[in-house]
Amino acid sequence: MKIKSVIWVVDFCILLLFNGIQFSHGDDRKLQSASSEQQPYRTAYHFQPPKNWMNDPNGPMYYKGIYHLFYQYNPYAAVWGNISWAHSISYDLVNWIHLDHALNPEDPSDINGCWSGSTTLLPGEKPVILYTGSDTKNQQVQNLAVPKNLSDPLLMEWVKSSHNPVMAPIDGLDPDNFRDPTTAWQGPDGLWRVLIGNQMNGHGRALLYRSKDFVTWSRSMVPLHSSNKTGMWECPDFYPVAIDGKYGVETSSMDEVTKHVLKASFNNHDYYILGNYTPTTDEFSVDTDFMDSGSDLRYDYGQFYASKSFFDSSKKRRILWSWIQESENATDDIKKGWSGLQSIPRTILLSESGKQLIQWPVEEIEQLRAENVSLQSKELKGGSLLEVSGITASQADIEVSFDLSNINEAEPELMDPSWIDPQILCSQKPASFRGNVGPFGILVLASKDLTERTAIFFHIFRSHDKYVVLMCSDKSRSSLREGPNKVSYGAFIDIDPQIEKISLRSLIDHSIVESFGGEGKACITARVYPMLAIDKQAYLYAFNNGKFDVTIASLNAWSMKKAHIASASRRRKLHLN
Ligand code: DQQ
Repeated sequence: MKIKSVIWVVDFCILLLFNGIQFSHGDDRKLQSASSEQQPYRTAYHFQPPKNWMNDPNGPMYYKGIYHLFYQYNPYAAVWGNISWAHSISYDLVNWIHLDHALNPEDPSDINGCWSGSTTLLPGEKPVILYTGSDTKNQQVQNLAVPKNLSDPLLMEWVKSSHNPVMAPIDGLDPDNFRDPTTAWQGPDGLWRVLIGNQMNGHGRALLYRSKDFVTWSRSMVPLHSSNKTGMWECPDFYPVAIDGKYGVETSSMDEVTKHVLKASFNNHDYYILGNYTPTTDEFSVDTDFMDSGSDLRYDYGQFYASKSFFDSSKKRRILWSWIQESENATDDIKKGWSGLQSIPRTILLSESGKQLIQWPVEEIEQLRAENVSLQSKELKGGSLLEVSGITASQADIEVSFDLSNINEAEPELMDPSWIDPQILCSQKPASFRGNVGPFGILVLASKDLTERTAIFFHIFRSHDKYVVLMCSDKSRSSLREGPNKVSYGAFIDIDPQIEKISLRSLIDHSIVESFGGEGKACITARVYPMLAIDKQAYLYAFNNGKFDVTIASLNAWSMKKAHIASASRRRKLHLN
């Protein structure tokens, strides 16, 4: 263990001991020490609980020097149910300690589940939680909880408000579609505002509520935004982004040099739109709307759902977390004893064009980088394969960029990207397709004989007088097993390959591949379950299956160390002895 991580562990232990908790070596040890043959899909540096079911991230925040992550959790099984708010803390967004649950479903207003919600930091650094409860009648209501002891930086205990529920599905609201409060923001009139996901007549809406004291809320008759092109909006998020794209912005900031992002989760994806928000009137005028042709903005074009962002005041950045679901069936989840991961936290900024967001893994993750292999200016002939050896390919961070000198040979078949579904194009022209300029990219979690491989690649097309860059994450050959879903994902990237290099970063962690194309302009996350390409039997390759040569301008790949993710349990027993 390096000195830095020893200091981290010692620091954290002292903090935990002061708070009367100790590490527990129970269930998480069993799973973590299980051999990779028994648990080949357990990750090394992605956040996961020791066992059981996990879904949406809830109420992430930075409070008194510590990052807090709450998440939807089933304490009893690897399937959804008995939903509680589990709670973990970190100094660095990489290493985590699991604490006791913050909220359990044990009151009339949440007896059937403590569902998703957010935290807000009220003036004087006072955190509050607003979350959805499924009540005794299975109606969705919104509840409030506050920390029991504000001087505890770990915020170990939370007290539910005696006023719960603070918002109920009255006045014609559908009690089955009324959930997932956002972080609140304060308007110029001093009132707090919050959005609740809703559906009315089959259409998605973000209901707007206002309150003076966070307890009594009144609904605005006009939703902040709605769409007749989508169904129910789950887990909405609403926040400002700086127009110069250099720093993150606090949720209540009404700085004029910002745009606002509205995110809604539907159709298994997290879609967002950009627009201008006027705080005095609560009007949100959008640049483009959800499901408009040609403006399908998603955080991620793969597996990435129910995300939530927060403002990190320590580094002046906005950070995004998301639930990454399994891509195999529930029987497999029950067998392995767990289901679900959280994404690597990503910083979000507005792009230079102002038309989309840019995402990038938080810089802290780079502390896990170990052995490195590096290549510069390496030609990849048409139809060639190059093994990249010297790192642990099952647990890696890879950065590669390509130069294209044959760009004018790109296939001229793409008419207008706004008419074409990139996902369909990726399955019609997979990594094995023989194109002109592409497919080229990397094969990850590949077996030596290549019968298993996950390809992340680019394919360039000519469209009228410009070029279109397609990015694919091809899972079709990711596993010899029959069960897992092997759909391919795709996205177009807004870059001009005539003047920009084509870049890719992929974070590989046993059963997850998180890829960032065009320096974070298009992200694709895939879950894969190889049978042969596990641990030391996993290989990494660069490939070019196009007819024309491309050049690897630079490639850097690192083995990644394991993050410290452990449980702590209260020392009640010790106190009693
Ligand atoms: N998950 C929660 C809901 C939310 C859904 C329940 C999204 O509050 O709408 O676990 O994954």
